[in-house]
Amino acid sequence: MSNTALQQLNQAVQAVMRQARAQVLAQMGTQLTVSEKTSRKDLVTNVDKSNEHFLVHALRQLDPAAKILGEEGLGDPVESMTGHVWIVDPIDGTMNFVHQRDHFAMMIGYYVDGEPTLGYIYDVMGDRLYAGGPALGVTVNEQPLPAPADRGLSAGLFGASGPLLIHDKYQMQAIAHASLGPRIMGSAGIQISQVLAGELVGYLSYLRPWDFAAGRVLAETLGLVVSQVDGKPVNMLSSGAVLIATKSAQRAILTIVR
Ligand code: 2AM
Ligand code: CA
Ligand code: CA
Ligand code: CA
Repeated sequence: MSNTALQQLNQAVQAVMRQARAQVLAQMGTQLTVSEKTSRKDLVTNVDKSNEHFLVHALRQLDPAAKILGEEGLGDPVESMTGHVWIVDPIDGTMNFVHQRDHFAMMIGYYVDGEPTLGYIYDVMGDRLYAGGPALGVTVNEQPLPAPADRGLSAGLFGASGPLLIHDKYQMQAIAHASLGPRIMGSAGIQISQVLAGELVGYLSYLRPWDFAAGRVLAETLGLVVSQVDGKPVNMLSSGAVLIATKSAQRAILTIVR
């Protein structure tokens, strides 16, 4: 794809996400329908579903031949990363959406033959849209976002996952102890955006493809590293513990986990 075509696609996706935000804000003024998926801690609402429907439909119009993987199952069954693949999380942080009406995000990742190409994380209530990719750089609300400093684990705040910290999986308590302190937001999108902005030196959580597809594109564009906890590359079609960090923090965290 030419750079001009990619730039146009980038502008079109941002416009779609701003429209999606307006619709979500309007729906927040009405009664939500909330149901449990696998447990009382795993929720889905009518807004997750209607927003996924909207985003999938809009992306289909922008890129008719693409495959679209959505968390709530309204896209396509995707078994390979060949071709154009969009990965959509319509509301990331549904628990926050229901209980706080804040601290949730919409995310879209775009991969071409497996290559990270475009990423979007929209902090809906903060109205901050992180957008871009390797060919374009990263912007926040259209303003260029500089790469964060390569700060080490001992000199920064660490983005933790509630379940992993509580159960001390992947040495998360030791990692938190080695940092300036753990922070938990309950939204992968919000926490990844904090790593992009240099507010956290890393984030480690058990994630599904739609939780980190967008963040991986944006993080790698800014010189951050995305890997499994053993340092191996991530696979965009499987779930597992994913680490997004500065190079220095990654080095320290891999040593602790090993
Ligand atoms: P979600 O809100 O889109 O489901 C904290 O719960 C973070 O972990 C959120 O970003 C949430 O995304 C994600 N997450 C991933 N798997 C989850 C699960 N099984 N239950 C709850 N949250 C999960
Ligand atoms: Ca969910
Ligand atoms: Ca999610
Ligand atoms: Ca979600």
